[in-house]
Amino acid sequence: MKLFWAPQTRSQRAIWMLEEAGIEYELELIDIRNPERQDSDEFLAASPMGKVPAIVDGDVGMSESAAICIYVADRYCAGTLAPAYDDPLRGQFLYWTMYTPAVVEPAMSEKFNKVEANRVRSGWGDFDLMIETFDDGLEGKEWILGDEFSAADVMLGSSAVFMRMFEMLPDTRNIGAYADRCMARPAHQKASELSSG
Ligand SMILES: N[C@@H](CCC(=O)N[C@@H](CS)C(=O)NCC(=O)O)C(=O)O
Repeated sequence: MKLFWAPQTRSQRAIWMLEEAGIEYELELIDIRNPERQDSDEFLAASPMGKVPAIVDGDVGMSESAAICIYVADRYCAGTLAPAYDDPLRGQFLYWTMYTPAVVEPAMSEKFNKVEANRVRSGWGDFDLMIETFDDGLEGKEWILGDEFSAADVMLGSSAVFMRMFEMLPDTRNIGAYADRCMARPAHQKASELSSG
């Protein structure tokens, strides 16, 4: 397993996921802050937009952090970090794993850039609806699926931690404490150390 990464980016999620999965990987740095950089064919085949994180695992090459989390969990930790295909929790697992790129990030970007929101017309609703839904989803649970940590928590937990870092996380019943639980995990701590550069 090779992970193309850069410090202080969404690569941190992929490292966190690989650490949770307990599989060996090598890191290849992509100097995303250098506009003159020449990307290798191997990296571009895995990440056609030239974005990190991306992985190459044997014949498999892919990017998009949520897709990477689902792939790694299904391929290496089925039944633990990903519910099996016939587990009733599978639907919620997919919903919450995709919630970060489909809902949290567009809503964060809109708010950060002070773009006027339209809760009905936008597929991600708006920032307040995103937070309310996320917070309600955690009600009475340790992790988003219940008692068991899964790859969905890697994506959602990194969103919660990012929002706090950017001072965008409002007071909530559940999200702040959930971010604390995520940050206390050894795999998260290892990923933070590595990805801080
Ligand atoms: N939706 C993608 C976003 C990936 C992304 O935006 N990566 C940024 C770093 S966080 C990047 O590679 N930027 C460098 C560039 O665009 O050249 C994911 O979740 O993996």
